[in-house]
Amino acid sequence: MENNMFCYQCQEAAKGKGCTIKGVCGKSDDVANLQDLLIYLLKGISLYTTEARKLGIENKRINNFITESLFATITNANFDRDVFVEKIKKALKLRDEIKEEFINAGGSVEINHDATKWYSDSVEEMEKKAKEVGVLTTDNEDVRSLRELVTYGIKGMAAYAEHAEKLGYEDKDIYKFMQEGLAKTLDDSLSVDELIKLVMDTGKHGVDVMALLDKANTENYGNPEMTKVNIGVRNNPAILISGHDLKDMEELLEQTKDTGVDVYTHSEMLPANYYPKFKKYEHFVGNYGNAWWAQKDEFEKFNGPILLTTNCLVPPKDSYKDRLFTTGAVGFEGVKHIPDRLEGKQKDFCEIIELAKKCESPTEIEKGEIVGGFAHNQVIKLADKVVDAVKSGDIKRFFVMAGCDGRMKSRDYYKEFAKELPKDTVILTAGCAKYRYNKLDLGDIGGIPRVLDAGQCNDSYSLAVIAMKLKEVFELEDINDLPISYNIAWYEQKAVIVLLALLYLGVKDIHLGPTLPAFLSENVVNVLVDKFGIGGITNVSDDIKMFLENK
Ligand code: FSO
Ligand code: SF4
Repeated sequence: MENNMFCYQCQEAAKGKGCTIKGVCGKSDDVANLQDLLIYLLKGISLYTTEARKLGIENKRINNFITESLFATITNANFDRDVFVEKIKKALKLRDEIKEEFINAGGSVEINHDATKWYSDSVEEMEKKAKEVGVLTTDNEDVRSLRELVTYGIKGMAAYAEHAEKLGYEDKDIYKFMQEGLAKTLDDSLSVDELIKLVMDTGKHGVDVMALLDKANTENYGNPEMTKVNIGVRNNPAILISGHDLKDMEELLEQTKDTGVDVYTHSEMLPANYYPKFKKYEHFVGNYGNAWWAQKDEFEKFNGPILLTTNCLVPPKDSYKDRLFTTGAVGFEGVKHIPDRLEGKQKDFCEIIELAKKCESPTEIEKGEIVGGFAHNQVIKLADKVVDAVKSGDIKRFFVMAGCDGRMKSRDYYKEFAKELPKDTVILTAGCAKYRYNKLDLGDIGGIPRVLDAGQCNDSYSLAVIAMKLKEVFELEDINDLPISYNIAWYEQKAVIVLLALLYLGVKDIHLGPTLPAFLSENVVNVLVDKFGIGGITNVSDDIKMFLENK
């Protein structure tokens, strides 16, 4: 039987192989197919921009369009069919634009790929074409695996590049790489070795984009600092903000100031609490709830409006759909979308604020505080203490447990793993993976908390900076000689770019769970095992033993 769709880009791919009828994430088959067509056209545009760059042409509108379109196709970002139809139409227009620019500049290379030529303004034709250009059109399983590994890495890169761009930070070299990489996934002449090299280059640019976003975030909002974050509630009406976009966070805090409306973070927005510039707002109360997948229950209990600035959005329940708002790359049919900011202006969150005033205050679901804010600057300030603790043997080992959380029951593993780790170990984390253990009382070692949260998934960059610093302090040749083990949980494509970035930095023996990506073919897994010692997970006690013995 013919598949309705095929998608295997995230950890929830049906049966560990791929979603073929409807996405486990809730993505419909027609949205999945339209996303495939959009990606195909972005690759076609990239064939042109890559040649055009050689003639000195850099088209900012196209750079931004490719970046935000890739972002919209990330898992749990945009479920709205109309958005993808519009994006496909725009892609066709922009493709004409760059073709013209290229030819006018004297471009003579013949670009003969179907992705640069196919055209239709009929939605029916788009749907038909979409079924012919998906992932499975690459027959060779290993080539397909490497092409998709690169494509997903570039999607993750796009998300981070977009956040940086919103804060006024862009790096042309990152756009150049993203587009060259996309174009190369259409090139049938590339060998497997060349594709593996492209995977490594993706990792290199992953480091660059995370460094760029780190710079954008810290130069705008200060360096995250050790912070106690309230997880209880107050009695005022309030807005809950989720996702990763700090510019949206800034503007929401500014616009809610003195309105009597409080602001709370959810899931990946928690690290906003660690930034000096946000901490100064008295109506910024703290964090409400847990990782993205708990949102159905938590959004219902929150009672007030919720703003989703990026993934992960779960298809909403009717009970709160009318107080849910999306913005940026996120979208869902029937959910109000806050448009992009106009040049020199803020986004307009008025409607959300007015709605909040009419809503009840949040229902308390827990009380207390959690501690975070251990990005590179804060940890390096504590370096003496950390180094002493390692030298004295009080800290025997660090465990990087960054990445994502998800709804699969098997992710209880990470909670158990954190609980069972010896008391002389410290967990370094970033991303929503932390919610499996950040509310456990794991204690501290001489004042250093045993769970050090650097921030969002992109702040995994901070963990790499910390590792480099420790390598320097301990005068080691190789980052792998540090007492650090990597047990990473992944879910979507931002985790793919984080993983490729770590591989590029030379980190070996990373364990990835709860399952290995469906898009890695057996041969590609073997390459990753041989070259980098990548492995999966088994059970908590065997894995802890393995990590401690393999030091
Ligand atoms: Fe999580 Fe979702 Fe940040 Fe991802 S909220 S899963 S890797 O979007 O981006 O960590
Ligand atoms: Fe399935 Fe994940 Fe793709 Fe959604 S994003 S359709 S869950 S593989």
